[in-house]
This record gives sequence, structure tokens and C-alpha cells, in this order.
Amino acid sequence: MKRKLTIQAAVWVALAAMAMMSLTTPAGAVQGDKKIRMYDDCEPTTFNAVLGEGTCIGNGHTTFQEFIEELEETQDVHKWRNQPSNMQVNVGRPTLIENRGGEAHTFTPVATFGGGFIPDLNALSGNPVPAPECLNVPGLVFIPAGATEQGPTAGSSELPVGTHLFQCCIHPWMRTIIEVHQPGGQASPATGKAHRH
Ligand SMILES: [Cu+2]
Repeated sequence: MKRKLTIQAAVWVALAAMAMMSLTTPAGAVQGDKKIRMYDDCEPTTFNAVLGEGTCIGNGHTTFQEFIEELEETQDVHKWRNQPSNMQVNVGRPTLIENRGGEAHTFTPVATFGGGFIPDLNALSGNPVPAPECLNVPGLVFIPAGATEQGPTAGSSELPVGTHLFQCCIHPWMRTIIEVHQPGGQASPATGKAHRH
């Protein structure tokens, strides 16, 4: 009974947190944002028993043991993924990163895909060498479960024309490649509207 109440409390906390998040998201979702969604399916009771209370919220169904077993078998856990894994975007378009899962994830730019900062998950997923960008843990941006963050705008200094790799520094198989294009192959971005004078 006590356990049941604890879980219910956790669910309420999660729901309240999500409600607050949606209230504080700045009028957000600018029309035309290119969305990248991060998914997982963590089952709160088993994940929190192993990893600590609050690691997993929501109503996922994959137990911690199933998660580890799938990782051992396939070096990947299918329900822990970024969508899309490959994206084309034109200069001027903002991006939006949504965490639809029950755990925190990162969406970290890396020069080359590699492991994250959790050695066990690196080993099990076949990414023994960490991406150096993932090792500066205090500098990482963690996107909490249920949160939406504005990502870089295509064509900005953070996301210039070209190919960019992003990965989760916890679950290194969660990856997205973003290709930024100049619309119509023009020499300069058509951003006339953005200029005020
Ligand atoms: Cu992750």
C-alpha cells in the first residue's frame, strides 16, 4: 500500500511539473519550428529502484531489466530514440527539442558520435570511446522529462550551413544528424523579414 501511494504521489508530482512547464514555456512553438523529439519508455518503479527516486517519471512500460537485456542483445534500446534521426532544415528555421520520455536526456552537438558519460551504457551499446563533448558533465544541457527547449536556429553560429551531429550523452545511441541548407542554394540567407530597418 505504501509503495502504491508513493507511486501515485510521484505521478502527481510529474503531472504538476509538466503543467507548470507548459505554463512557463514562452509562447513557445513558434510556427515553423523543426521539431526533434526524444523518446524513452522507462518504467518508473524499476528504474527508480536501481537509479534513484525521480530518475524516471511518467508511465513507461520497459523495466530496467528489460532495458539492459535489450541493450545487451542489440546494443540499442529501440524505444529510447530521437525522431527524426536525420533531418534537413533550411537557413532561418528555428529548431525545437521535445523530451517526450520519462527520463532526462541531452541533445549535445558532437564532432563525431561516441559514448556518453556513463561507462556501463557506453560498453553495452558498443560505444567504448566517449565523445569528448559528453565528458564536461557540468556543462551539458539536460532536458528534463516532459520539457521542451528551443534549439539553435538553422544558419546561426550554433547551427551553420552543413552537417551537424547531436547525441544523448546518457544514451549514446540516441542520435540525430541535422543538415542545414541554404534555401535554393542562394549565396546569402533570405532573411529580409528579420531585419527591422
Ligand atoms: Cu538519453
